[in-house]
Amino acid sequence: MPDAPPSLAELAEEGRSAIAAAGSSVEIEDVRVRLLGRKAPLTVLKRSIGDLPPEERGRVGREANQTSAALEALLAERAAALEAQELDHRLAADRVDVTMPGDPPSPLGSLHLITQTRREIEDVFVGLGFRVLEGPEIEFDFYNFTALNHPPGHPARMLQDTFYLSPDVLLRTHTSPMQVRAMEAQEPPIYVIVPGKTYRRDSDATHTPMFHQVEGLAIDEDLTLADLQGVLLELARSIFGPEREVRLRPHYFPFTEPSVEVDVSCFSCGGTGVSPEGGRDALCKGSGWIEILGAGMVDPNVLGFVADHGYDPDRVQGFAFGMGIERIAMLRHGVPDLRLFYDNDVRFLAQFGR
Ligand code: 2NL
Repeated sequence: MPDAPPSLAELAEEGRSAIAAAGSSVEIEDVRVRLLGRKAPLTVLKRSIGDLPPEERGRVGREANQTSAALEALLAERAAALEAQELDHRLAADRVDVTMPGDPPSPLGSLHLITQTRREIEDVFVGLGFRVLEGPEIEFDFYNFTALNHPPGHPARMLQDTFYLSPDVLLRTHTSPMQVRAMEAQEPPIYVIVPGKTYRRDSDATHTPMFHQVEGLAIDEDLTLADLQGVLLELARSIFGPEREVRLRPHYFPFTEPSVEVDVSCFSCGGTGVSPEGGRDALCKGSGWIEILGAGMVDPNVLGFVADHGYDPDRVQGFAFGMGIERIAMLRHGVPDLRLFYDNDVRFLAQFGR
């Protein structure tokens, strides 16, 4: 004798546990088809109600409909809960972290050698108590030349050497004009350096129309050439090595008196002029010394232009110096041609990446 068909109560109980056991929205859909689909026992039972004795059809039909309605409600509730849970998981898994680096991470650049060298020079002077100032690249002829004791007719003022924007406005040829402005703004004592771009009408392997300078100015009571020499020795040893010496040679600059050119002992041959192989050292050309900058005691005429601001040439004096950053960087790193700095060839620039 075949098994008796399951009762409605059994079908309802089986349905409830199948719904509770479904673990995903895909599974709950399978359960729905199994419980209420065309081949589901409950559907089959409903279809056979017409075969029942007439007096039972009403009750069985009603109970069967109640059972399917109850299961449908449970299915909908469980499906909604599972879908919400799955959405939560998707949102957590797909979340974009906008603070993550791009993919692929972009290659890092590095500071230009001129920037690195400028910062190293600045660090030396900050360590000695100097302030770092910057100033305008477009200047008045007054600050660039007149107040710096360049008399009318001085060759540096000539059109062939200086970029003029109008008869009295130009691209600064050195950063000293900012030092004049600094003296106008601050009484002595003053200890400042001014790094920045400067412009001259020059173009060859050792000159570009734009180059970088660091100029320095110290005005106080009782400053002497010995103070200048001590400051320059500290610079030379910080930049070129602790063994270095400096040497001052007489020179001429319009804004200093006396003026000097400053040499550092050769860091290739150690100052002997003899290369490790025994011949004439190539860097210092056998002299044992390398010129690195120009300097001097500030000419009283320059202080005269700022005398109203507390710079009485009979009471205060000081020193000034100027160096080309490109020249310092070329010497230190053996760069053969100044123009390499501005060709923007990464094969050159990346060698100094750090
Ligand atoms: C060089 C030489 C020098 C100065 C710059 C200076 C500035 C003031 C007053 C006096 Cl405000 N002097 N600057 C002095 C001597 C030399 O530069 O060869 N530069 C590349």
